[in-house]
Amino acid sequence: MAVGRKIYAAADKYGISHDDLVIDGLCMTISSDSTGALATLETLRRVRDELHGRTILGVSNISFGLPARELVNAHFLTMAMQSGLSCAIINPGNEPMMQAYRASLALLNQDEQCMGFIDAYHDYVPLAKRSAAGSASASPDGTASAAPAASQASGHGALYQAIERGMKEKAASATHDGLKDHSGLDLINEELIPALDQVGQGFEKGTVFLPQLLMSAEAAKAAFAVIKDSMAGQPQTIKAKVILATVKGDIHDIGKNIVKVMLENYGYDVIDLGKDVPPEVIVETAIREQVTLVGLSALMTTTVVSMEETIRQLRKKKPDCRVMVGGAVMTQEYADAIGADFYGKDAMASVRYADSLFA
Ligand code: B12
Repeated sequence: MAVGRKIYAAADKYGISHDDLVIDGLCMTISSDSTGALATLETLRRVRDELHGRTILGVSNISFGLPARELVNAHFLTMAMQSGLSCAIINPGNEPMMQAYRASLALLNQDEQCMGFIDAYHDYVPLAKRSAAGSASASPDGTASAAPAASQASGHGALYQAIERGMKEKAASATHDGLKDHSGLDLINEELIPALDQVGQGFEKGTVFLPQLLMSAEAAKAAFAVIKDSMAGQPQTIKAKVILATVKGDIHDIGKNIVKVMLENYGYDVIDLGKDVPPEVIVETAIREQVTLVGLSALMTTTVVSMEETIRQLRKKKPDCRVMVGGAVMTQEYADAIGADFYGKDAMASVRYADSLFA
């Protein structure tokens, strides 16, 4: 609201009419923030009631990452119009959107005697009366086909299934059980990582959606927290300090956190800079803390460039520092191409490389 007031004040100064301005309060997808729609609707109402202003929205953003997006978009458009939306960026070729739009105009008394609505739908055939033929592909609740295929036949255990299905508590309890006859590392390599890989493949194919990916990640984190506790070893002499970071632009940190625990267990003092870390922060820390081994993690093709930039800056400002890299997107070829000293396929590889330098 403060930004809106500022814009109107500036417009007044230049003699621009408020009617010529539209405020876009943005839609944040409800798949990553469940309060996104409520915040947008409140913004619309307040711009209308407090600023007497006009508003615009790219409506479909609200459903990013969900299946059956047009269902969510259409209902959201209705709610947004009721909350005062003046202009909508929508696809006029999308029938559910246009149905919602026309019905809302009629309901909000913006379609005199419902003439526009009648014009559009006088020959509308109700869904129930449409021929059953051709409807076989549509699942009535739209849920069954979206669930990730639980690979019962794959021989994976309860932990795998819990992560694949995004069940946090189940993942933690399955890990407790699994630790009775497996090592933590075996559970990571044989259950946790394969389950996340399976979910990732589903995401790529469009059979798993962002909220499910998030739930699986949460379940994996819960499992890893149990494994981490079980691994807490006796204090030992510190071999060296190592910096770890997931590079700028990348928020995937499950793998980096596993590498951290492994290195700590093998006697390294890990400075964990977290995720989405700019190259400058890594370089400054390496110089300040006199660290000679940095581990970088990247999970996306788009963030390998940040890794390359970090290595470039380290070479320039901290030339005695070695750099090991890893993460699902990495390969030996990529690592060579961006000038890394070492590529590690898994967390144990980071320990072996560090030991080759310091042990
Ligand atoms: C879980 C997950 C998420 C979680 C992350 C939660 C978290 N806190 O980490 C959430 C849901 C938040 C997420 C978000 C997104 N994700 Co995601 N995600 C995944 C998924 C399913 C698993 C990743 C994972 O944790 N694997 C398990 C860990 C243990 O494996 P790992 O990281 O590779 O680590 C091991 C080794 O590689 C190694 N290692 C790792 N780091 C290092 C470092 C060193 C130094 C060494 C030696 C070794 C090493 O050791 C580890 C243990 O063995 C992958 C799919 C996949 N198979 O990778 C997609 C995936 C990485 N995500 C993807 C995408 C596109 C996204 C989003 C952009 C989605 C979106 N539209 O919003 C956002 C990214 C936002 C951003 N800016 O980063 C794509 C990336 C595509 C690409 N090639 O660029 C993938 C591949 C899915 C896909 N197939 O499409 N994601």
